[in-house]
Amino acid sequence: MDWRGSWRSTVLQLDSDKEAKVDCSNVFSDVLHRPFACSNIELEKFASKIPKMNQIRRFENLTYEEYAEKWTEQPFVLTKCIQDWPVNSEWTIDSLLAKYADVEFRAEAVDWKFSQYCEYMKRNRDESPLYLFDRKFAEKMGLKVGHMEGAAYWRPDCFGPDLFEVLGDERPAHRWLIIGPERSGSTFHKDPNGTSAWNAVIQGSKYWIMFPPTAQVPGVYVSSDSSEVTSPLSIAEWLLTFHAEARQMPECVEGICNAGEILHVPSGWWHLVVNLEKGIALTQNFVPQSPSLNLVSEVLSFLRDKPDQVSGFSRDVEDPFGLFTARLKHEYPEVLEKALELADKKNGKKRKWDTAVGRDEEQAEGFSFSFGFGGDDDEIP
Ligand SMILES: O=C(O)CCC(=O)C(=O)O
Ligand SMILES: [Fe+2]
Repeated sequence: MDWRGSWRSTVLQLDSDKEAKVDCSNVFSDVLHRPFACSNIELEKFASKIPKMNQIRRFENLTYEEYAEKWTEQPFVLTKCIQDWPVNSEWTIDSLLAKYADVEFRAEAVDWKFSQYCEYMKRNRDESPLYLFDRKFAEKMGLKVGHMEGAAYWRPDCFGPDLFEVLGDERPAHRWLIIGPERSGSTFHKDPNGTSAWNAVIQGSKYWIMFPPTAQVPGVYVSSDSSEVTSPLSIAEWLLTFHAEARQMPECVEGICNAGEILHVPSGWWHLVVNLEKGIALTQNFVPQSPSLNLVSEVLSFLRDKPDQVSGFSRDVEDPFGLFTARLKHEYPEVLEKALELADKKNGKKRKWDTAVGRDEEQAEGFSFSFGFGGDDDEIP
């Protein structure tokens, strides 16, 4: 099936000269205008004039010691971290098209050949463009990932060891190739299972707006059992309605991540991301180790206390919390002991506070984005 410039023409297989051209010069309709305004949004207006106090921190690079001591719970951009990755100089949408035209990648609910997706990127007027988000890309493209000979890219040293590596092949989905046109991106969410992430831009540039875990993000409503997040359906709709208010909040952090740069998303942070131009990114979720072990305890509490919201594990893994604790006990017994102690301490504090303010257990849960359960390919982190 070829992409023909619009969903209607594609489904009906119409040639471009057969597309209905209706004279709308006398039509005045809010219902029709809103999606039109959203799909013609000027992103520059939202991504520019970032207040100085909101600006995300930028460094050339960090050592693991610096990261672990100070930065595991803060967003930042590194400008000189992924320069040695072969993909950083080799990949463009055109170079991928030349090599992988017939490879099918997952774009939300569909698997499309890369050639077809490129046609779609060039010619679509969607308010929320279909986003290529594929977690099997390394296998599909025959890439090596890691510090071995011939690798395409690897995990930057500054983020240190990833404690989910103790899970081996049983770890939840953790790396994605992300490709999309201008205006594509991700609406507000927290990353799965209490993990942190990095997101490296290979081509294009992304505008990020982020809030710490306990912030009330304007226009983003979380259900009392924390399993559902309701927000405007499209990024453009959120930007048009809530961006100005969000920017005024003291907790707001924003910035642009350009090609050749990598951004750190700390565990539990809310983020909305939009591509300012067509582009390619690689992302990976991980569990960092720091002296406080705070984020290890966050992941342990998430797996233990929100089993219905745990996502990305294969269906064969029936007890993610049990598996993670068993593996940690074997390989990092002290980390496990201290992180569990901390998880209990935080839990106890929360209970005391909830009793003091008269909230019941159900409402007292923290909030998080729900990704559903299971090993399906179409989950977006
Ligand atoms: O590049 C993006 O659209 C952001 C992706 C993201 O937030 C994620 O992978 O969790
Ligand atoms: Fe994310």
